[in-house]
Amino acid sequence: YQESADVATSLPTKSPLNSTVTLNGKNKTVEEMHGQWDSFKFAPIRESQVSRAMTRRYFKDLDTYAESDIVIVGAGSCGLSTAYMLAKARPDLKIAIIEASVSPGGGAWLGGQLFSAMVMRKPADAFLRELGVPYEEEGNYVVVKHAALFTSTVLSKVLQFPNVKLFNATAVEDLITRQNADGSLRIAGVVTNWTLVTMHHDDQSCMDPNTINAPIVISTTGHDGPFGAFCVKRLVSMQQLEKLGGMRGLDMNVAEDAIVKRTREVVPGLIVGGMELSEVDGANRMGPTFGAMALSGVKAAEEALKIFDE
Ligand code: AHZ
Repeated sequence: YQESADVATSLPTKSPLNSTVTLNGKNKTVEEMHGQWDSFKFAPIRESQVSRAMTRRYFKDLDTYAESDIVIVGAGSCGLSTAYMLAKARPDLKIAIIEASVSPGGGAWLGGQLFSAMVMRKPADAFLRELGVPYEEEGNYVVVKHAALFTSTVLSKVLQFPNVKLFNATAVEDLITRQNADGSLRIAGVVTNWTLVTMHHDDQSCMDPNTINAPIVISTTGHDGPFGAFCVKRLVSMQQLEKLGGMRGLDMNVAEDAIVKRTREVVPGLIVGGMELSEVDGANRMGPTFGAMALSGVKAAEEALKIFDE
C-alpha cells in the first residue's frame, strides 16, 4: 500500500481535462529511448488513476451530450462524412455520434468483396481533396489505394473536433418523439443502450435505456441487416411512414445520383442519408463505389444546418 500511495500522490491528479501534462517539465522523444532499454521504466501509475481518467471523461461527456444539437446515428462512410462537414462548419454545435459497433467505419474499411481499393466517382473526388486523402486519377472516377486510408482519415479528423463525441459500442434502440399542436410528431432525440445490452433484450429481463435529446437526428445506419436501416424501420412501426420501399438491385449510375438527391428530412426532425435511404424510397444499391456516401453526408449536413438556422 505504501508503494501505491506514493504513486498516487506523486502524479498530477487534478490536471484539467483535454490538456497535455508534462511530467517533470520534460517530455522524452522516441529517439532518446534508443539503446536505453536496460534502464527503461514507465512513469509510475496507480490503477485508480487509469480508471478515473476514463470514467471521469466519459461521464462528463454523457452529461454534456445529454442535450445535443445534432445526433448522428451510425458512423459509416456517410455518417462520418456528415459529422466532418457539420463539425467543420459549426464549431458551436454539440454533435453526438452513436455507433453500435465497437469499431466505427461501417462498411468502408474495404472497397468491395474484401478488396482493398476504394472507388469514388467524380465529383466526389472533391471530398477526398477536402480531407487530404491521396488518390489515383482514372478519368471519370478516382481510386484510393486502400479504403482504410479514407476511413481512418475522415475518422481521425472527426474525432479531433472538440465539438464531436463518438459513443461507440452504443446502439440507438428507439427514437424520442414530441407531439406538435396539430397532433403530428417530430423526432426529438434518441434512446440508447450499450450494444451488448441491446443484443440481449430477448434473454434478460427489462434493461432500461438512456436518452439523448436533440432537435435534429441524422440517421445513416446503412441498408437493412441485423442493425441496418434502424431508424426508418422504427418510423414504420410507429406509423410515421406507411411502409418501406425496399432497396432495389444494383445499378451504380442510377443509385449514386438517387441517394445524393434524396438525402433529406424524411419526417420532421429526422434526416436520412447513405444506404438507409435506399430502404425508404426503394432506390437501387450501388455496391462498391463510395462517392454517394461521401456526398450524401455533405448534403445531410447542409440539410441539417438549413433546419437549424430556420
Ligand atoms: O454499425 C452500423 C454501421 O457502422 C451503424 N448502425 C446501424 N444501426 C445502428 C443503430 N445504432 C447505432 N441502431 C447503428 N449505430 O451504422 C453504420 C452504417 O454504416 P454502413 O457503412 O453500413 O452504411 P453507409 O450508408 O454509411 O454506407 C453504405 C456503404 C454501401 S452498402 C452498398 C451496397 O450494399 O450496395 N454500397 C455502399 C457504398
